Amino acid sequence: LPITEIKIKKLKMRLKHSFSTSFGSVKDKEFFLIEARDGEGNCGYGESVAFEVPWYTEETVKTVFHMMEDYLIPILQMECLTHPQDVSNIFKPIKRNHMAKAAIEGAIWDLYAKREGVSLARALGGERKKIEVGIAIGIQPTINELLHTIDQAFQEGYKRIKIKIKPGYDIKVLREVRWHFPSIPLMVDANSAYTLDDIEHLKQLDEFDLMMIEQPLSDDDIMDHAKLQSVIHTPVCLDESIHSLEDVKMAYELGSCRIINIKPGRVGGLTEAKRIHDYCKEKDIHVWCGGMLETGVGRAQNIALASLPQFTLPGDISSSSRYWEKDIIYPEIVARNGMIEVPDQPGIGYQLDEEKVDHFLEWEKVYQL
Ligand code: OSB
Ligand code: MG
Repeated sequence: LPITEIKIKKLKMRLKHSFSTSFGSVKDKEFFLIEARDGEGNCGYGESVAFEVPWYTEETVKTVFHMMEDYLIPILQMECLTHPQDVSNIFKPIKRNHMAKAAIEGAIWDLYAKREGVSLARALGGERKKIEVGIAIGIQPTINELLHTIDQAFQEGYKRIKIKIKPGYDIKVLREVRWHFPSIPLMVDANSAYTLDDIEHLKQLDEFDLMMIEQPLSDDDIMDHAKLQSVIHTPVCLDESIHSLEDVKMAYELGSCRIINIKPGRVGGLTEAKRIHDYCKEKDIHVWCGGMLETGVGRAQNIALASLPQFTLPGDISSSSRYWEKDIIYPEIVARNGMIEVPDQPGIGYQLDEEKVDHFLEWEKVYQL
């Protein structure tokens, strides 16, 4: 795989609405767009998903740049690649820093698929032509705003609604939501806001017929999640706790969850995401694709991943217009009736809108390989 150049573009884009979780709010998305070129006119795109503050995982926008420039790109300059699956192996000597690795690996996967003339979905082993998608709704200032947002999302056809919860914004809120929407497919995400001391409290979630509760406990507590899952009926889904296939195996052996949220950025890239997918398929663990408030590039990668067969639950992959006034790709991503078509053009299957990229560009840096 003859990669001749890596370009890092630093972009900053304002979200339509700030997005609030139990750990904090995001209003401006700072991220890197990664371009990988082959000198024959092909260009692959990747997107980094780390936030400015290390509250979701330990990585930040700055650590991602540090890792890419000082360690990961120098490795690419030294090693030869034959397939994008090699990338995670050559990056192994560098510990963790999964979002930095995934950003570069994503660009290389896209470049590879374009060179092969196949869609990224196909290159990864995807089979679906359309995927089912849901929407994630952040913590809202008032119940009325939450109800209104849910109603809108449901009207738009999203296949399931996920609402963020935290202590003090959970049971009462869910009672209201279920009162107004008794039968919508509903789930909650706590982003690690609870501990095992809350076990009696969390048992009350069982009355709301939730598809799952995502990451109720600490990101590094697979053990406590097993204790919780053994006493609640609502399926537990792990997000922040899962960094690799090894974590999934441990969670499965311990009974820590029944569902896995896969995000390429959190697990170090599409190759690891696919390994997790394959294991979950073998063990019949249901998976879905999470989101990190990505722009179209990151979302396009998620769409390709979610076309794999074990992605049996709707992912957090909404329309471009959900978060962005203008996305940096065209056509923009559109969910119709809660479905997104998986592109069959080479690579991610969307074009970069260079004018928009330039509009949001803060700086760029080029590395020859
Ligand atoms: O926990 O899944 C999460 C956004 C930022 C950080 C963490 C999470 C989220 C979301 C948003 O839930 C999902 C999306 O991108 O639409
Ligand atoms: Mg989550």
